Amino acid sequence: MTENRANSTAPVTAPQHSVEGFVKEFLRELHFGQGVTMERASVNDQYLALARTVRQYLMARWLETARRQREAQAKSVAYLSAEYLLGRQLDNALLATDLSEIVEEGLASLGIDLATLRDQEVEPGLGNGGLGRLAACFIDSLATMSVPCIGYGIRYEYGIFRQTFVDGFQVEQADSWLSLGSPWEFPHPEAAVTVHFGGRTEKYDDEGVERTRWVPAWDVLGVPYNYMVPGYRNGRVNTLRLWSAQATNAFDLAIFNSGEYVDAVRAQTFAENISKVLYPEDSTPQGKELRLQQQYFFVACSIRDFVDNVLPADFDLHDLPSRIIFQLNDTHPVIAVPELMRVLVDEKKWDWDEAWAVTQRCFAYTCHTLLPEALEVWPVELLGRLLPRHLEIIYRINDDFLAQVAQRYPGDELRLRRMSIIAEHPERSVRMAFLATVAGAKVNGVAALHSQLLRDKVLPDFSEFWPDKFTNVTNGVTPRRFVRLANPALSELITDAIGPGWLTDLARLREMEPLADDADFREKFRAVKAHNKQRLNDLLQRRDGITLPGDAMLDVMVKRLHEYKRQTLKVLHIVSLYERIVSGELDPTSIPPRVFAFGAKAAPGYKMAKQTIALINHVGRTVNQDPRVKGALTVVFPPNYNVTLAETLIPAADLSEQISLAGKEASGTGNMKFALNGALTIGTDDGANVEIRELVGDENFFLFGLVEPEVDALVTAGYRPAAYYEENPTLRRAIDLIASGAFADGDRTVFEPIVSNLLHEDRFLVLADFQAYVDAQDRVDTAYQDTEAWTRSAILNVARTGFFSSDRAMWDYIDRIWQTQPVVAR
Ligand code: 475
Repeated sequence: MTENRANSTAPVTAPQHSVEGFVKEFLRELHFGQGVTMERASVNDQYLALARTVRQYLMARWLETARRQREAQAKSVAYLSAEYLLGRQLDNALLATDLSEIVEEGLASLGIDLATLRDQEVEPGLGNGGLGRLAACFIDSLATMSVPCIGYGIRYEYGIFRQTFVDGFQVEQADSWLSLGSPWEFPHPEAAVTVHFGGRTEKYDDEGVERTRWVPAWDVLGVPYNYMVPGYRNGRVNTLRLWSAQATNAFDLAIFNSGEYVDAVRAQTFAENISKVLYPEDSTPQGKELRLQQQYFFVACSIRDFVDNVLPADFDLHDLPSRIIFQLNDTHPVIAVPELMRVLVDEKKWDWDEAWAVTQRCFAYTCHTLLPEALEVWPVELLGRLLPRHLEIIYRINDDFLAQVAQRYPGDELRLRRMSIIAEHPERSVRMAFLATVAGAKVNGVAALHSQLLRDKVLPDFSEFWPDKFTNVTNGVTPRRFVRLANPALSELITDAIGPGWLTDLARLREMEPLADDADFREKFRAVKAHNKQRLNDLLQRRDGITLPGDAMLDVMVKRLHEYKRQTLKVLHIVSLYERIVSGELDPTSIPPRVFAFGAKAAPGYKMAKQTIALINHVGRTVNQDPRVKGALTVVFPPNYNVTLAETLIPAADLSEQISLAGKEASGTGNMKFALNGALTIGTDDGANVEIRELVGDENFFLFGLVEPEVDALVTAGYRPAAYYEENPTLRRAIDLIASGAFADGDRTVFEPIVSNLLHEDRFLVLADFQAYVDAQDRVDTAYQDTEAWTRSAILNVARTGFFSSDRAMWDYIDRIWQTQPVVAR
């Protein structure tokens, strides 16, 4: 008995870090977890058993991290994000635990190939693009830096859709990432929390104080699913907690008793829709009711969880700012602000001012966009219907805020209207970015230029009112996933050259700089690129039956399909080259052979974006089949670009396309991944491109295009795209070729909308930047022909972009926004 009790408090330990230790646990998981023998095990059985074995090695650290954190009572970051684009988990866990070699050998001894099991994993695609991937990089860095952090989000049953092409047109398929089992999650149904919706509010007398209570109409359960977020070999495992919506068991007794059992059950399961599917719009969110339900659902769960479960039972909430900072990943979680106010004022019965003082210190807001159409607004009618109490709270916040503004600027009615959280036109609605700015202790943009434009163009009145509230934190990416895992060959080369320290201190890549002048090193660097191209070729062959020509420049544009990112500009360049070769103007042997690779998903309802995908595919089909350009130009567009594909594509690239219209791309993070993997950038003066160019040097970057003030001036003066078409014969011939139906079997109607949009609207100034882009591409061709100089530039791109580690970004957040401390193992 006493012995048992002693055992029950003994520390949880990991299995032995050896081939035998691993094999033993793997077979146990196969037998007792999966319930199969080796002979009968499917690849999926083997994968699940492997995943569960690897997670055993993390478990002791996870429990220990939680214990240490409870004891230290340190301030935590609660990252609130509607999206986490995690990518595959297995490899990252193997890296964190340093198990790769042991596992490979152990599996081989059982006749199993690790690579096959790796490919069995379906990546959790719980995000659209940059914003969701950034969240995943940030939590990786915080774990690696031993900073207490809990990521909160939504466990969508269906993540970002799977993209297929039918006749070159995008067709979406549901992403059932959970269907073969999800070995990385730990559900805790017993810890479910209830979230309310709808109904009305009422006033009541609380011992002489008038208070408000919310009388909701329906509710839903939030079930937490925990995921491990392992630090890189530092013994720390943080937590990502994603919420899944489940029906409460409180059946509507009226329906139930009337014998309508099935209707009663159906009404309840309705609530489960909340976490059913990720909205697939990137940058242009739709004002859908279900989307607001998702937003409130996950932040209400998260606040309840933090207050009731993470904090000690006797915690005085007046000290909340010393224990938590809620970082708002864009406006999607901003409804957390009135929710915390509701908890403090209605539930804890605090005074308004007391609650507001605490709330204001608990939030900080990151903005990820500059596009006006991407700034979320919720119609008052909808918000009031779904969250009546929150709407009242928002009104009160706005009244108090506007009173402050009026005091500072007496009589300035226009200013009050401009700054009001409530917009009156075209319909009465809540401007979520304003609410976030008013409530947040800090507001940040995601690259230097973006933060400047955020202050000057998006929130000028606010930055005048609170100059110190605004700051910049340039984005970053995790070198663990995007260099070490994605590019093992380069990682080995770097480690051989400067030792292994760079993986957690990426600025040390600088130590490689002198090696750019070492011919031997350049040779090795090229061998790495060649190897990565071969690896990409193998993958595309297996995955899509695509074969890449050997020994061509690999020119890559991968990102969401959006007009402001200007995939169309890239297409015009390709079409122009094709036209010039076919017409005899350009000798195809005079330019280095190039592969143009695309990867992009379009929001399912975004017509122009889907058309552009079809255009790329149709141009590709024509170009790839034409013997006149064979070998010189190849276009590939593998479907379903995702994190997994990025990890093979990016390390193989020679040229990175970052060609958004200046002033539109908040930062970009793909641009950083390419540079860190030794691709040169052709890019505009936009987002983090600006900082990349500053760091790598003008001579190692192909800059082109209008700068933001020029864009502004041109648009103000009245931009007329047709003028460029009329005056530039190269451009005209390219557009005419598309218009002629040359890429659509002679059908002139298919791409007519694209052509006419370019000629008559061209919101993103594609035609204005066309010639500058073509000229820059000519410089690329020339530069690429000097192999040694190109390699030198590529190496310098790697050596000089260590700044773009998400570890550095996290230090900046800590320093400028969070004021948290790492909790280091004792
Ligand atoms: C920027 N997504 C990149 C990246 O900071 C930047 C919006 C609404 C609804 C759903 N998703 C979104 C975004 O706005 C988004 O991904 N923004 C991107 O954030 C990280 O690097 O320039 O476009």
